[in-house]
Amino acid sequence: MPKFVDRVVVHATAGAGGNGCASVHREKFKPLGGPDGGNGGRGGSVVLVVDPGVHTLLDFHHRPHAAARNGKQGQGGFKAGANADDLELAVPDGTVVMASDGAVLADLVGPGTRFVAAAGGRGGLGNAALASTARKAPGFALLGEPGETGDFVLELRSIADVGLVGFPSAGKSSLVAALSAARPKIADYPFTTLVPQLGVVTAGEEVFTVADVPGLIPGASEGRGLGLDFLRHIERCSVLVHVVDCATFAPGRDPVSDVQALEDELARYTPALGGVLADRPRLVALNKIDVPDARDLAELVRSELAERFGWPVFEISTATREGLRELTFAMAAQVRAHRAAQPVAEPTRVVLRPVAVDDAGFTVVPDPELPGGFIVRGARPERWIRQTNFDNDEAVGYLGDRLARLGVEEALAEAGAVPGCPVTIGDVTFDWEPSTPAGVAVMLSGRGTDRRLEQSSRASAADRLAARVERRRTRTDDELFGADDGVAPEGDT
Ligand SMILES: Nc1nc2c(ncn2[C@@H]2O[C@H](COP(=O)(O)OP(=O)(O)OP(=O)(O)O)[C@@H](O)[C@H]2O)c(=O)[nH]1
Ligand SMILES: [Mg+2]
Repeated sequence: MPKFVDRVVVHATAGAGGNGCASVHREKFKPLGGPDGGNGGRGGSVVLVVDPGVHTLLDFHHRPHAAARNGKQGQGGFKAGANADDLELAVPDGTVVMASDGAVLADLVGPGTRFVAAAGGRGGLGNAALASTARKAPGFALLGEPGETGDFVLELRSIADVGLVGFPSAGKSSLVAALSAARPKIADYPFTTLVPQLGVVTAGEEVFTVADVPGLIPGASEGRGLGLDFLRHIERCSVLVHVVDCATFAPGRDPVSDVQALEDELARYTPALGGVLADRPRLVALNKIDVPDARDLAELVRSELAERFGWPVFEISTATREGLRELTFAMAAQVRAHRAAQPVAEPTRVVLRPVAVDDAGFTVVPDPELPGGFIVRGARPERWIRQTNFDNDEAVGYLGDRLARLGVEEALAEAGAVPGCPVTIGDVTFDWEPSTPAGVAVMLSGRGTDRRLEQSSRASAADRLAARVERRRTRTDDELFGADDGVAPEGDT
């Protein structure tokens, strides 16, 4: 029998994007052919996909590391690098994805439901895509971004409509065997059932699943017996059925105190998916009434049980099948009522992890570790840092222009940054040299910035930018023509 694994930790690493290529088109008699470096391809993502053919998380137990491939680098001649395929990992229906701290990220229900665990990095732009009227022949390309990495806890919470709870040897597995085609192991020793089993039951029009879970004993919440962990498999159940052994004459056991003891344990279990088990409707099945003493006992306690808990009580024998029909139809009625109350589930859902709401913005805060320094935080500035090849001056200049356009320089000046102070973005710290007059203007005029001043300084920033690009282009062309194969200069790949 394959091992049943219902909780694993997965380390997901998405592929990095391929680097863009810096290259110049070369053709006989056409020495200045223009930039033709292609973009890098996208890195593969690690995606969890619900596969109805998979029933345990066993594969992850053996192979907890999942890494998708990197995107290919761009090439000369406008050749874009190939995107890498996503790495799809098949998970059972009902898998719950959690962060390492236990926060639920996604509940994967329904075949085909997908969850992007780690997104692949974007490919870097090649110099062809970076060319503009102001920058006709960029001598640099952008780097591909690293893929996301993350550790996730996967837990299987079986999808069953009815959950059976009861002491060991109460006859839970026998009940599933009597109602469905499932053949769980049945024996007269406690804890025969070690892993949850599902059976499919048909009652008239209704088809539903019943989960047979391991037996529960008092103290399970403190780890006695098999503990409470497997209760995650009845978390989703719409109905719980107490299976009570009326033929046991063990000291201290009787149907009323058995049900109460198990209710005390259920109350100590906190479902990760929210809610409490106490809010599920319940039925009570008094089992083994084929044994004469058991039948007498069942008759004796049925009204007390009904009075004390208020749940419908059934007397059954899984051995002779007595009372099974009534119990099955009562289960079906509860399942039908629950289903009618549910919103219609969409067949295939894509679950996205929550992302930062404001992708466009950024913040500037004083650096707690570097006195006089500042930290710029924001999805875009941090991405731009990752895309920059710091060995290439032109690439660094391009980064500066992007940051200035976003308003990072103004914001730094407003926050009190002075030239030469350390500024950290992502994993890079540099000395701040305000490059746009706008940044300087804000510093000179203090907080109350004059709009006209700002506008005129924008215009002059554009002039300066053009001049700088001009200067760089001459140098770059030399550099590029020095390269013999038209592929990116050293350090740019
Ligand atoms: N006489 C009689 N014996 C029964 C009946 N139902 C189950 N049994 C017996 O009770 C014993 C335990 O049955 P299981 O179905 O394995 O009990 P369980 O609740 O699944 O037990 P665990 O998996 O250990 O928690 C077996 O020896 C069964 O044959 C019944 O209706 N009448
Ligand atoms: Mg069992």
